[in-house]
Amino acid sequence: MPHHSFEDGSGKVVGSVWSNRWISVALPVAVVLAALVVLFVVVQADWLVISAGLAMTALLAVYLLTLTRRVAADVERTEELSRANAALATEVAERQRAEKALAEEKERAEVTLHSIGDAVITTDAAGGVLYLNPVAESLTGWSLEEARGKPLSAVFRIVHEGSGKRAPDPVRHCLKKRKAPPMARDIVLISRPGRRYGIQATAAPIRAHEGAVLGVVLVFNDVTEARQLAQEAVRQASHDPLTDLINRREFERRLEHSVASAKQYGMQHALCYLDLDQFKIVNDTVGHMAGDELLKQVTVLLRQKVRSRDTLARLGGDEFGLLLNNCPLGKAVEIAEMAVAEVRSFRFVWTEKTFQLGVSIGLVPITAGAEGTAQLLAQADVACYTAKDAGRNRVHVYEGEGRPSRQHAQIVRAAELRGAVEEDRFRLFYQPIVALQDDGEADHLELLLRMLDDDGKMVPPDAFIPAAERYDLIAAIDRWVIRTAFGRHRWLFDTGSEIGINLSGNSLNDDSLLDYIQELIAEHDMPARYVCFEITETAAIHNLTKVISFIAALKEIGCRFALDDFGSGLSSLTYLKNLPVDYLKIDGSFVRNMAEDPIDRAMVAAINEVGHTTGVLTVAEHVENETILERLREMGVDYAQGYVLGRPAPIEELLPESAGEAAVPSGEASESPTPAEPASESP
Ligand SMILES: Nc1nc2c(ncn2[C@@H]2O[C@H](COP(=O)(O)OP(=O)(O)OP(=O)(O)O)[C@@H](O)[C@H]2O)c(=O)[nH]1
Ligand SMILES: [Mg+2]
Repeated sequence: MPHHSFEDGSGKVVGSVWSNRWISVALPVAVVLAALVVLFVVVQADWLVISAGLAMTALLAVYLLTLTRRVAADVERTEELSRANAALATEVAERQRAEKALAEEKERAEVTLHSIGDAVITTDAAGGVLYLNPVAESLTGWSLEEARGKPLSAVFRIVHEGSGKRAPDPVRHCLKKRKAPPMARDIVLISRPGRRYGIQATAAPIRAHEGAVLGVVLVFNDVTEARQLAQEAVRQASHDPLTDLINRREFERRLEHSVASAKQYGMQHALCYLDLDQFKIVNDTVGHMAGDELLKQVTVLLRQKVRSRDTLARLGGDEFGLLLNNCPLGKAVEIAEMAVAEVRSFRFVWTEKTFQLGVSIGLVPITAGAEGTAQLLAQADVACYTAKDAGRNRVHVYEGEGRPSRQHAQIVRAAELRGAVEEDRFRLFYQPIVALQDDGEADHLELLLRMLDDDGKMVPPDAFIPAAERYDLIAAIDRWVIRTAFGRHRWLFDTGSEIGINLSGNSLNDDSLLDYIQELIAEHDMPARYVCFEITETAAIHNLTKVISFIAALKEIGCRFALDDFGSGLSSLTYLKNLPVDYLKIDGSFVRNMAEDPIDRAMVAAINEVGHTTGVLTVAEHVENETILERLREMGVDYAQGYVLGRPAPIEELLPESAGEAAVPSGEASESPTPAEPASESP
């Protein structure tokens, strides 16, 4: 039988109804047929009764038919209601399902917002705060309860990092323009208690289906650390970590700007190259840490003295660069000289030791004609070396290409030196050192170096030693002197005189020199007792620890040592206690004028006294006349050296007549020197 069934939303059958069409037709027909059968078979009535019965039956049938139809209509309505009911049940179920899904979705979103690392704030369409997640609470310093309903600008206070000016409110922009605003990179959030966070933020409008803006969602995160790291990286690339000054690279970049402005607008600037004088003494006597501290203190000192528009940089080691912007040469010289005076009057104190400093400054004007940064820096560097050469603690202005300057002469000289090394154009001279007291001490002599120029003319040491030092040829020249003296002039050491040989500071830095000397002494069977190495006071103090062990090692085999130019350095007399030398050579600058100058005389007397107290013999250099000689003798100075006693002369003059050429095998002359120290000698 066909039937309809109804189900609820979950598919359960809730009811079914027979088809009323069958009932409405079959029921009356069945009633009429049943009546006829009753009349014929059961009652056997006559036609009239039959007719009346038929009529009644027909009426009954019609009534039944009507009744049946009504029932059928009712059934149909019930059927319809059931269907509607079922549809309603389905809809309710569906809505419940959707609501549940929505609640779940909301829960998920809230959990997500709660747990993400980004800070989130949402606002309504008027910019009032609706929601803050915990990260936003922590960054802004506002709790959700306190912040809710407040204007965003009260909770989310942002400024530009550099200027500190208030940054535009992203939410207001979003609401006005209905799109996400471009966010600046340098935004800083100031929290309720006043903490500053570098943040990165984005904002986007929240829209309804129909497009109306319902509010704004603002997402931001704390990038303070990342930003600091990035800023630190930028800083490190351009700054010196010790002094916090800009470094060479950044200095060159700024110099480039200055050169450009000089060319473009005809502006005048100046470049200074500063190198501290004898900075190494501090490192060597009180340590590298003290040296670092000194560099920092000098930085502070110089910083105070330069104008705000000038640039001070650390170019490396003890070298500083100073760019004087918009500064004519005269003014630049004035500033540089002031810097020299300032450094000079400064005292560096470290563990009860006090150091006086000096600085040498090379200065180059930057004009429209400047070639470029590299050229300017090289010129300033050369000028700085010229200042050093001229006695340190001074300013030297670069003299330009046109005029031959000392530095150019030095560069030329260095080229000549290399040639002299290759062509064996060095000669050994000697100068006597005469015993002044009648105590049986024998005379000595000092070996001095000379160079022959291309034309065979003699070049005095002052003219090539600075260049040899500057261009690292001096240690090689020193070795040549030792090798030649011990080899070609081995005979000298058998004359009974002690022979003085100068060693430069660079040589003392050379760790292999000791072995070299020891090997030569063994090779030539040298009477070490007659070998006296002369080391300048400054060189000794520059390498104090090394020099002490160097001296000790050579003294062990019999060599002697003299401390040269004593009194000329900045060092204190206490160093003398540490240096196991045999002779103190009193610097010629005190001796030369001691006849007239009572202070010089007092200095010579004091040094002589100190020498004798420490068990060291004294030698006066640069003794030029008899008066001085007499004074020295009276003072008790042990030896004297100078023009009045003998000018430097070729070593061959000392050869005994008979020995002649035989003692100087010419084959050894081809040994090339490898360089030196200003051969200390009397004028
Ligand atoms: N403490 C310290 N010393 C440094 C640093 N950098 C370089 N130096 C040292 O600084 C010295 C600089 O050398 P120079 O300028 O040639 O030596 P100086 O003794 O100043 O001699 P002059 O400049 O010729 O007067 C060297 O001995 C370096 O080892 C540093 O960062 N800290
Ligand atoms: Mg220096």
